Amino acid sequence: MIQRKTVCPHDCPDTCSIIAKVEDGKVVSTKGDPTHPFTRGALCSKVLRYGERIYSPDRLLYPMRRVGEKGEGRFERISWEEALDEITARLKQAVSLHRSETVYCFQGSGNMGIIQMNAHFPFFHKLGASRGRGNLCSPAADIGWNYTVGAMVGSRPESVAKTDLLIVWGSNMVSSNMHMLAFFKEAKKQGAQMIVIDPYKNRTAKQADWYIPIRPGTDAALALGMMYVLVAEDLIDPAYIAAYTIGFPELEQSLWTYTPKRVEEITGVPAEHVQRLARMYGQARAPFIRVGIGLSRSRRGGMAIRTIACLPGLVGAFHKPGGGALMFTSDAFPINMDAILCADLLPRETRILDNVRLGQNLLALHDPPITCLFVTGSNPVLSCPDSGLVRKGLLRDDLFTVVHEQFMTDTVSYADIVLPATTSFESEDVFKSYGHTYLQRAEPVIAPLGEARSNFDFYMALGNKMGFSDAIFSKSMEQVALELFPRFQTDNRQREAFLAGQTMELMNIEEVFAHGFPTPSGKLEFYSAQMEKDGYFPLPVYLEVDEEEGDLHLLTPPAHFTLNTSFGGVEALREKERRPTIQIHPVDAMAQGIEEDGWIEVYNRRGQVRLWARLTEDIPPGTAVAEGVWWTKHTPDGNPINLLTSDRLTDMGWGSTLHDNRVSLRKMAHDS
Ligand SMILES: Nc1nc2c(c(=O)[nH]1)N[C@H]1C(S)=C(S)[C@@H](COP(=O)(O)OP(=O)(O)OC[C@H]3O[C@@H](n4cnc5c(=O)[nH]c(N)nc54)[C@H](O)[C@@H]3O)O[C@H]1N2
Ligand SMILES: Nc1nc2c(c(=O)[nH]1)N[C@H]1C(S)=C(S)[C@@H](COP(=O)(O)OP(=O)(O)OC[C@H]3O[C@@H](n4cnc5c(=O)[nH]c(N)nc54)[C@H](O)[C@@H]3O)O[C@H]1N2
Ligand code: SF4
Ligand SMILES: [Mo]
Repeated sequence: MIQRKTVCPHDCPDTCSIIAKVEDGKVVSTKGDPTHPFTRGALCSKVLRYGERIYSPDRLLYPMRRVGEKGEGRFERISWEEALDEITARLKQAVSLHRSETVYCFQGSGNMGIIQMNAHFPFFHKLGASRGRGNLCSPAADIGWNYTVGAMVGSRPESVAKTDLLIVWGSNMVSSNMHMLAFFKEAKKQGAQMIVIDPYKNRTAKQADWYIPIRPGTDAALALGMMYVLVAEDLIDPAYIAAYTIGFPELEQSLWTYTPKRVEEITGVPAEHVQRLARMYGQARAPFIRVGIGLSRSRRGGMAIRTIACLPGLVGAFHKPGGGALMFTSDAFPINMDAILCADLLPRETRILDNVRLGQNLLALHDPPITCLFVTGSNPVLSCPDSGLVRKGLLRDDLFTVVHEQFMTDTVSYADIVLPATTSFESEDVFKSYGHTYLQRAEPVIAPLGEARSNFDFYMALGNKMGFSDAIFSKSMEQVALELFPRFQTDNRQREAFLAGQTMELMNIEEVFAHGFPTPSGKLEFYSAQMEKDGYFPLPVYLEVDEEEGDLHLLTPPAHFTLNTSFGGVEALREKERRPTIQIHPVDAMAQGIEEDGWIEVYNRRGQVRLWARLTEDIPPGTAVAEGVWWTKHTPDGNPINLLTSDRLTDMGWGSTLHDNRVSLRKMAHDS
């Protein structure tokens, strides 16, 4: 038996270092790496028995060609050579008939390794394919945060061990960021309090000292109400404001409308609670706000994040040990992304499409239409909003679809050619994190299963087949890994440590704020001239939006035992989540004659989905929560949750509005 180190590749801020035990070429167990400074030997329940995912019966092992109808999932085995020949022939034909922009690659976050996640870019750049902007996950949060703070960095996550007040704002950390919460436990022992602000009482809220329910989409108003009280009660730090921020006079003038009373009307948070929250924040020694991504997936998401990020500026929290705020740590990694993106291969400024609107892109584009679709690291039939449109688009007869996947997913069933992908345990990569500051390279732990190939190997082989002779198409992954970090080329010791897979920190995140903020003004920006240039209101603001029809506001946040759709092939985890469920308040259930838990229909103008209603007071009246995204073969009616969500975009960054939709409920027509 041997032990090998690797890194969890999933889209999770924790990016755990893993120790895998391998026997006869097979992974027999996985455990946390106790030497990792942030994850400290713990893995979540999803990855603790990762062998079940690697060796799942749903794994794809060979290339295949479709023989049935699209969506049916009937395929015949072919060789890699045949697959590559067919793909290149179809690509050349499509490009000569239309333009190169008829080709489009939909990428997801199935594998967060820097190389595998981006390995398709050189190929599609060289080809001149349509490009994408925005994504399903967090672009509104990225941009909103950057307007205030200047870069995707924040307080060091470990420093939460020294806070006296943690505010978890729109994040279910127990499920999606457990290692940071482990550091907070140390603060808790010293008497620190935890407040959770969330529309429903999620697992994290259940552990809070104070849970504050909020009406979805109204967070900016609550943050502005806190600012109103902080200013009115002189709980701000004028010296800090003068030295480290810009735009306070303008902000102060704009606050008068956010009285606690009005904030109560908007947010549903009682006026006295707005006051109490602001006082706790203003009086804390070092308050720390963990800003979740959840609240950014709405039409007001970017502005909400930008507004919350202003709070630490009023009390000087970013410069108090244990205080501040954190959204992402992504910019704590100085990386030469050109080494893998190869944007210089672009023949011209090619067409840009909104990734979130995959269905519309497939159905409504004409100049040229998309006729060749590639899918890498994603399961868009399930994870994209308005999945009815996505499915309709994928059914187009004149569309040639190539899906490179580890599993027999819903998206695979629409493919013309299916290609088997390695898991991260079978391939090489470099992992940064968006929730901590450590970098780690990993070599394969086991050989690829069946004929699986990594994204890098596939796209380089395809490039060679197309006759692309640019340097990237003959590089090794190790070469690319080193080019990502030019500093290692001159520092032998660091280079060896990196290649050996040691955990490394390349930037001291505290130093980023040592002399100010990485914004255009060098200060935390209450007033952002850049926002004004970009067409936004330059100050934090709460804006009204139109509501769709429907009785309840639907939230679709992550489930505890799965991660997006990536664990649908692991039966043991699926069983823990039991069945596709919608949590509703008993009052809303009663209004539709639903008296007890059971299957119901949830619908809006986009479609209808059968879900198990769980009646619970953890959900406030007027809101409904469906955690997790299920593979359709595990649902009672074959309808995925995202049939109900809209492909409208966020206010900033072309993101998804997955938590900003309305639905109605009805009892099942008859017991079936
Ligand atoms: N209703 C609802 N919808 C959501 C969300 C939600 O909370 N609720 N969350 C949204 C968010 S935040 C996100 S980030 C997206 C995620 O959406 P996606 O990016 O589509 O993520 P997954 O659905 O997990 O699908 C990732 C797929 O990539 C495959 N994969 C993994 N590693 C590799 C690899 O190395 N190579 C290849 N070729 N394939 C690989 C996995 O097997 C998996 O099927 O979903 C969004 N959609
Ligand atoms: N177990 C598990 N872990 C995961 C994932 C998973 O699917 N399962 N997904 C991974 C991915 S891709 C991501 S992006 C991260 C996401 O991790 P988080 O940052 O935690 O964000 P979400 O889980 O999307 O949303 C968390 C909370 O946001 C709340 N929320 C929704 N709308 C609003 C609002 O308007 N205001 C407020 N205050 N709160 C709101 C939801 O109710 C939910 O409780 O987690 C990652 N980790
Ligand atoms: S999913 Fe997150 S918590 Fe679980 S092992 Fe991976 S990085 Fe760690
Ligand atoms: Mo995500």
